[in-house]
Amino acid sequence: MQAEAAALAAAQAAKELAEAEAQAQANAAQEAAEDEAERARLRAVEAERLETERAAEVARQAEAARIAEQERQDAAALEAESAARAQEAQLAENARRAEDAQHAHEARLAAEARAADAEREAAQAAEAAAARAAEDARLAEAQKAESAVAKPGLLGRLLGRGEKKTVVRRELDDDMLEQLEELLISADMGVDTALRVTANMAEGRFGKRLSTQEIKELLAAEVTRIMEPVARPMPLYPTKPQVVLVVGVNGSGKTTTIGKLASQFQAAGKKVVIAAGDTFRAAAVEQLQVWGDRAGVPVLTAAEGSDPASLAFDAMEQAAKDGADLLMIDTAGRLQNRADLMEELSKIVRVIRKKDPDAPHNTLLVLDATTGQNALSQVKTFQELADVSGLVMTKLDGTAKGGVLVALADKFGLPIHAIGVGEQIDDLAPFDPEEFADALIGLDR
Ligand SMILES: Nc1nc2c(ncn2[C@@H]2O[C@H](COP(=O)(O)OP(=O)(O)OP(=O)(O)O)[C@@H](O)[C@H]2O)c(=O)[nH]1
Ligand SMILES: [Mg+2]
Repeated sequence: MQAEAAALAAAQAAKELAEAEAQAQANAAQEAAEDEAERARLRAVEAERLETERAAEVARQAEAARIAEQERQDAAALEAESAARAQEAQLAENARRAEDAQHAHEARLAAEARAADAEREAAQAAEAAAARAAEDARLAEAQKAESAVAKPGLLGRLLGRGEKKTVVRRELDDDMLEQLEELLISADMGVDTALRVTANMAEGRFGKRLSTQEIKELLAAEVTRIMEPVARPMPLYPTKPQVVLVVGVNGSGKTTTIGKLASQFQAAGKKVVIAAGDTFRAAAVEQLQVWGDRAGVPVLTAAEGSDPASLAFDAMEQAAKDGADLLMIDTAGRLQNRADLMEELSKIVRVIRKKDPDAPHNTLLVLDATTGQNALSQVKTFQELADVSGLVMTKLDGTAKGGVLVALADKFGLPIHAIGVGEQIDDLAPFDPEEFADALIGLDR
């Protein structure tokens, strides 16, 4: 029994031990499990912490990036703003410079205009002074001529003038011919023409005794012979309007002659229109208007300084519309230089030819008899500038002897349409060769 009890006790003890061991194992297992759980929890916590930290890091980085971006944007905005300001400043500077340049330009133009005004005024003053001087000279000449009338005259003095009934004769010799040549040259005939006239007159008469009257008649006949072919009135054509361009140096009498011609044509039943092509001076336009009023003829004008060619073109149109027979175009004689004058005239011609390819139908060159031999060079010049078709010689009422007309006829053979014999509207006469020759030579018939 004891053994059994002991065995039992031992079994019990073993069982208890086993149980204790099991318990211990179970405890250990639980502990292990708990440890494991704790570790897992700790890991989870750590992981969570790490995750939080990472997220925080990401957020921090994102924030840093955002700040950096913001800063970049701010900097860019700043830069853009300063660039805009710089550009604005540049634009303002450019505008200021442009304005300065404009002001400088305007100032220059104003200065130029002032200079041109001053120049024009000076030219006008000089012109007025020259006109006064010319008028004084004309009066002095006229007085001289008046007192000369009482004297026997050049030929009379040369040939001697005896008692009324005694006819003095002198031999036609070299000496006499030379003196006659000098007389003709002093009457503006020019050397070549004077020589030709005296030579023709002496032909077949050398050594003969001639009276003053005979010599005068012979000279006058010779001059008439030269002048007859050129004594032609201005031709009239059926073309409507017939365009008459009037050219000549300043003061030669263009405007006055246009007034006189317009009045004559008007009186002859022609419908006349005048174009004031001398647009350079207001006074020139006014002067022509006065002549137009006197002649009862309309005057087409344009503003001072405007293009004469465009006025000529408008005038062509107007004259055609009005059914005018004649359009007379006045031109400026006063241009800076020859090239300007040529350009001006050829432009007028070009423009009117657009309306009528045959225009101008007449180009009248107006010459001042008091300029003497200078008329020859004027004809030459104007023939180069324009297609001169005929001449009008003005101021033959003065002391000018007009001998240059003989030289002109001899050298150029241009028709002489009319002569100016005064400042009034009726002071324009047809050119009569015989009358002219008698007056030139001093022959009373
Ligand atoms: N005695 C006299 N004077 C004349 C004659 N023809 C013109 N005149 C005068 O000469 C001056 C000049 O005449 P204008 O007709 O103005 O001359 P223009 O050629 O038109 O002159 P610009 O327009 O300046 O080129 C004026 O005082 C006229 O009165 C004439 O036949 N005899
Ligand atoms: Mg004039």
